[in-house]
Amino acid sequence: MSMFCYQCQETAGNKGCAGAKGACGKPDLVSNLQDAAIHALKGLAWVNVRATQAGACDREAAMLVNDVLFATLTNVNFDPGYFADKIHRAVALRERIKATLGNKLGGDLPEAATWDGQGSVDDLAKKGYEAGVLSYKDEDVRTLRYLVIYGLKGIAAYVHHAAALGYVDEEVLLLVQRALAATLDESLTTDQLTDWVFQVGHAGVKVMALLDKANTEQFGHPEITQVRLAPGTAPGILLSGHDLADLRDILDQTKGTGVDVYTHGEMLPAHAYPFFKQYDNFRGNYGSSWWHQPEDFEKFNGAVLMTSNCLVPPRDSYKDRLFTTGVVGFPGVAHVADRAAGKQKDFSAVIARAKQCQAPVKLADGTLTIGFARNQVLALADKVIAAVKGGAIKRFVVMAGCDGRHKSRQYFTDFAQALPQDAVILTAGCAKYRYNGLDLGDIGGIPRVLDAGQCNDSYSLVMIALALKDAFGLKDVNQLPLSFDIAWYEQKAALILLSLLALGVRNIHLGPTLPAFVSPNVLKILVDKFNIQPTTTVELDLPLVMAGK
Ligand code: SF4
Ligand code: SF3
Repeated sequence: MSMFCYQCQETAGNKGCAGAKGACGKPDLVSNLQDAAIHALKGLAWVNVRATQAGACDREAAMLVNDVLFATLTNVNFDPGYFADKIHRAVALRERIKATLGNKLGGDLPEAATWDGQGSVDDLAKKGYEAGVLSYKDEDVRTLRYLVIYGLKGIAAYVHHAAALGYVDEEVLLLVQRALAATLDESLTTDQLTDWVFQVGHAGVKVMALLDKANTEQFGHPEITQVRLAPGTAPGILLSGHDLADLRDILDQTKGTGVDVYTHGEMLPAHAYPFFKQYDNFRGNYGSSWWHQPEDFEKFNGAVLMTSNCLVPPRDSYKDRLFTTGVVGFPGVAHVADRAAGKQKDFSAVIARAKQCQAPVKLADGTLTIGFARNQVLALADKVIAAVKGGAIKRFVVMAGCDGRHKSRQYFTDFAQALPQDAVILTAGCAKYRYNGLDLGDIGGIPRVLDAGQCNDSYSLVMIALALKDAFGLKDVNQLPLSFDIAWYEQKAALILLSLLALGVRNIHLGPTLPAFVSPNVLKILVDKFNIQPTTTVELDLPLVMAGK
């Protein structure tokens, strides 16, 4: 069997992963089943949009579309059984809705809404390959449809985390289904598809705002916090991914057990929320960004829980102390089931496993300073504005997004180091691990690296920019001394990029490569309209970024 996937920055040759396995370790079977699942979700979304128009939205279907989309995001779920099961569920729900709607369903059903989803796992995979990326012959149409689909995967991730805390925006949930269903519409013009791309970008801002509201209402506003890097002597649980509801439950259940809880990768920002400070066993951060996990998890010695991306196919040396939860999955890795309504997830198996383990090996000493989300930065607004007006701060450079394993990402570390002393880095997402360990100093007490949090906390950076725009009496964020030098890897970063474009942000430098899924014609539109540019070299980009070009 072959496969084709080009959704992330590490796609083979910056063209596409084909053959038996992707660069992320995703086998052809899983890749094709993911494509088959998306095909089934399109059909389900199409039918549920009609049901919604008839006043009979199926809520379970809406959540299934959302969560399975999230499962197809890079490094989330590698389990063929998961996708085969969800294809069957999607088809069953679709038929349930059809039966409820009766003749209100109307005619002209697309094939995705009639496919029976039957046959062996190999049959399903074959269907996925046929319905996948290469089924679109026109390169520009393919680009626009996949910009919509990849943006939706990013939205789905944030919808999922907000929903875990009890926050759902029905309009966003519907938009996900409408936009996915729209990718089935062969009659859409390039302009109409482009409009969908921007609608997805706008919904990205909305869903990041919702997740921000969920996190801050539940756990308080992030505040400046020093996070310990040296481990303690007790056995531990290492939590990775983005889900703060899972962290809340696990901290609650480990109280008084003698097990410490640590963060890895994108979970680091959790230490800045006041709510989590009540837990004495919430010990610190361990290791670095996602792609370091084989070494980090091996040395951690304890139990490890993946709450979302990025999961690297595990080594045998720690596979038996690794757990997944939520939409994350890997064959042969224990999975913690979802929480029942109104209850916590049951993490007793993770805690029991941790108790059998040794304490972590020390990887680092000292602390990291985090917690510069919107509320904290705006509390320092007077100081920041005075520093800009007095000339001590010449420019803010947003260096947010993802980290990755390619050597070319050294560019971002070098860029951060080469920035002049009067430039401040605003960061969010796991890209920060490229420069949060560097000693870049401060400007009059304002650190030169302000870490707002997870990738979704890019929303905080947008809020900070809008507040500064108002404080300086400007009409447009593009007039601020603010530049963007962004690192992307997976589809949440693609969504954040679409959100920035939807907000009219220009002159974004994007690297380490431009997405393989953007065709030359669509790229030209992005360049003409937004002056989006690929990162080149530090020497060439630095003057442009400092000049806001
Ligand atoms: Fe390749 Fe990325 Fe797709 Fe994995 S997610 S198969 S690395 S393009
Ligand atoms: Fe990182 Fe995977 Fe994207 Fe949330 S953990 S930013 S890459």
